[in-house]
Amino acid sequence: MLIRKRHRNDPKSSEITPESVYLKRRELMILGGLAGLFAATPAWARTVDPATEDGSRPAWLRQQVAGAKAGEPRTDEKLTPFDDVTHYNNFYEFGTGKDDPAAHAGGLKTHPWQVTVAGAAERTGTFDLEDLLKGLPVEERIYRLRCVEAWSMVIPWVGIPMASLLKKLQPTSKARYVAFTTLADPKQMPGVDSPFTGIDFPYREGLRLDEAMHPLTLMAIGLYGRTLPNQNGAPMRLVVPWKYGFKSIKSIVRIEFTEQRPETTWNLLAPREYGFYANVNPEVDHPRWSQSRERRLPNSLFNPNWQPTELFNGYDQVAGLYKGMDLRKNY
Ligand SMILES: Nc1nc2c(c(=O)[nH]1)N[C@H]1C(S)=C(S)[C@@H](COP(=O)(O)O)O[C@H]1N2
Ligand SMILES: [Mo]
Repeated sequence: MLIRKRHRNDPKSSEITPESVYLKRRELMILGGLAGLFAATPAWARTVDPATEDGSRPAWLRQQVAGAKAGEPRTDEKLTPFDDVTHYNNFYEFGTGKDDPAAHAGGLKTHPWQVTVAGAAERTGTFDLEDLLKGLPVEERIYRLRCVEAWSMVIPWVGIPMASLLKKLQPTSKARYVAFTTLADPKQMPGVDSPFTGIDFPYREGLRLDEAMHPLTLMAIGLYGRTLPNQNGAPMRLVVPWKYGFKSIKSIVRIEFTEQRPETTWNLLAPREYGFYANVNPEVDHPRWSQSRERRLPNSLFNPNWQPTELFNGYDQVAGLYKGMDLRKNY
C-alpha cells in the first residue's frame, strides 16, 4: 500500500483544537435534542454541523444521535480530526482510492432505509430503520480504529450497543453467528460494477454471536456528535474496535443469524491474508507487511507518526473470547 493522499503539515485552526470545537458542538446538539422533544429540530440547531451537512437526515435519527449518553471507553488520545475521518476512507463500493468515498458517496440515498433480519431469530422480516432502532440506548464511545493496511485513527462514534439490538431480535438457541450485508446498488455505488476491486459484492461480514454480544461491539449511527456521513457507512455500520477495520462493515441492509460460520468478503478474496477473526495482533504479520506498528492519522511523509500496535488493538477485555484458541491459526 502506498501513501498517496496529501496530508496536512500546516493544520487549520479547526484541526488544532478539534476536541474543544467538538465539545462545544455537542453541548449545542444536546440542547437541540431537548428542543426536539417539544418541536421539530429548530433551524438554529441545524447550524451546529458546519463541517458537513446532516440536515437532510430524518429528524428521528438526528434526535437519536443527539440524545447519546457519554459511554465507556473514552480516551486521552488525540482524536483524529473530523476532516481526516471523513476524507480518508475505505468503502470500495465507491472506488478503491482513499478519497473516492468522500467524492462519490454523496448521492447515496440513506432514507428511507430498510433492513432485513433473517435466520435463527424470533423477530425476522424487513424493518424500516426507525422501527429497528426505536427505543434502543445510544452512547458515544471513543475507539481506536486499526486498518489491516497499518494506519489507525481515534474516532468518537455514536452508536447502539450491538447486544441491545440483537436481544431485541431474539436470536434462537440455533444462532451461533451473525452475518451482515452491505447495500450493493450499482446505480448509486460506482465501485460495485467496477472490475478493479476483485470483490464479489455485496460486501459481507460476520461475527461469532458471543463477539457480537460483547459490550464493546457497536452499531454506529453517528460520529463526532452527528449522523454518519455516507462515506463512513450511513445510515448504520458495525464497529468492532479490537478487529481490523475491514470487519466493521458499512451501510448494512441485512442481518442474519446463522448456525454455520458465514462467508466474509476479504476472507473469500484472499483467505491466506485475511482471516475470519481478524483480531488486531502485532505478532501475526500480514504475508506482505508487518503488523507490529501503525501510522496514526493525521500524519505526513515527514511525520509518519508510527505507533506500536497492541494485541486486540489495546482492548484486553476481549481476551476471554479467545481463550484456548491459537491466534496464529485463527488469524
Ligand atoms: N461495505 C463496506 N464496508 C467496509 C469497507 C468497504 O470497502 N465496504 N471497508 C472496510 C475497511 S477496510 C475499513 S478500514 C473501514 C474504514 O472505515 P472508515 O472509512 O469509516 O474509517 O471500513 C470497513 N467497512
Ligand atoms: Mo481496512
